[in-house]
Amino acid sequence: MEKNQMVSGMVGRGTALGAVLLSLLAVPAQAASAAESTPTAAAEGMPAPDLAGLREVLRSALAKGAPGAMARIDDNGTVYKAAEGIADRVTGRPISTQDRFRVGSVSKSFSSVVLLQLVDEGRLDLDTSVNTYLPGLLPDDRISVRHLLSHRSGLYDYTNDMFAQTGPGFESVRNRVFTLKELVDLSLAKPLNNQPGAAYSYSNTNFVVVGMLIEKLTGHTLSTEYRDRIIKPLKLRDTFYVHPDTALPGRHTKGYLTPDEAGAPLVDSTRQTVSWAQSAGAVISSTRNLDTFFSALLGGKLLSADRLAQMQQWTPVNSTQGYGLGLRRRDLSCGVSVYGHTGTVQGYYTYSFTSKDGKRSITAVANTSNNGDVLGIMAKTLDAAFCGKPAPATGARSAAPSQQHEKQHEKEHEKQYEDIAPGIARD
Ligand code: REY
Repeated sequence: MEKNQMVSGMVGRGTALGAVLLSLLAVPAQAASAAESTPTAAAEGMPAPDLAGLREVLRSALAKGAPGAMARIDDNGTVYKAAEGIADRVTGRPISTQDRFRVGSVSKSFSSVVLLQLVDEGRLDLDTSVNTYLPGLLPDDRISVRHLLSHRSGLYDYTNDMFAQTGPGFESVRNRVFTLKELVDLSLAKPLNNQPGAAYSYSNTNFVVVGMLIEKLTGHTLSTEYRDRIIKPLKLRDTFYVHPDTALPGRHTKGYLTPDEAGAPLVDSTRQTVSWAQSAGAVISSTRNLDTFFSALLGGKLLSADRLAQMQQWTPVNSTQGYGLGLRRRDLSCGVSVYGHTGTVQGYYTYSFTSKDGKRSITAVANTSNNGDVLGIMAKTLDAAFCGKPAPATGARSAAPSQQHEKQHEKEHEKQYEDIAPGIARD
């Protein structure tokens, strides 16, 4: 089957777009705090999202230094939005869930979908050596395509050195244009972290090689493949891959990088090529579009059932997280598991996750980065979205379970630092 036929056929049969249209009807025009009204369409078997809790999380991100923070929940046709703080420190414009932003490594899920569609079309095999498709590129023939997508290749993450010093590192690449091969060469200057397949070791290099595979096998640019396979079929009108342009198209929130030096002012990092990341992290999108993307993915509208199952074969990351193929699993405090990706690019932290059936999704964004407190706090938006309200702490009898809940949250928080590439959440 031709790729476009397959994708549009799958989308056509699904309900994702209908749900988005419905949601537009369901939501009052007022953006922030719109939602308490309609918890009736909640995804089956899940408590309604805790909107007051969600807003509280966003406000704590502001208290820890984010100029703005926002989240949108798409719950089986009902939309909930919350936004706190500002998008622009010069004009003071309030941040809005309609603002576009840089999604960072959520781009890895886009790249994985494109590559897995190529697998579905029989154009490559997950367990074949990468060097079969890109002869001589990697130093070890045992590195397979699956190793790349599950971060088990051992390929060193060149961004560790690039961003060892946050501000100077960023300025040194802000306007640079790299080829994908140049980025791989930066990685290959260092030995492998581990034997191919032996361990999970998050590395941007893996998804740079995925980008090379996409370009080699299709003969098209990444931009073309994202557009034809994901953006157009899902009608993601806020989603772009503009590399190496430095501007975000249309209405967007600015991004503010937190320097390493305590007390130093935030740096407006909005404009950059993101050439250092490309297929590992240069997509631009919106909360609404990312919710649609992950709902469609878990809802089976982008990949065959077989490939989607492969995407969810988990390599353990820690006791509450797994990494599939360009997809993260997080086990929340209430026992619910959610699926999606996190993203860090200078000035933006993103969490975008959906339920097992894709029916409830949240995308949460803070417009700062290099701030471990904000990163950890934003993870709690997932509990607010999927776990419902914590038990009320009234009277001696309920105090104990509530405290336990808090403790669990704290444990989750501590774990965030293991979640992204080594060195990224340094604070
Ligand atoms: C690199 C550094 C972020 C960001 C990165 N992001 O690898 C990929 C991801 C695409 O996993 C920067 N941190 C920050 C530093 C630390 O420079 N010294 O926090 O903006 O999303």
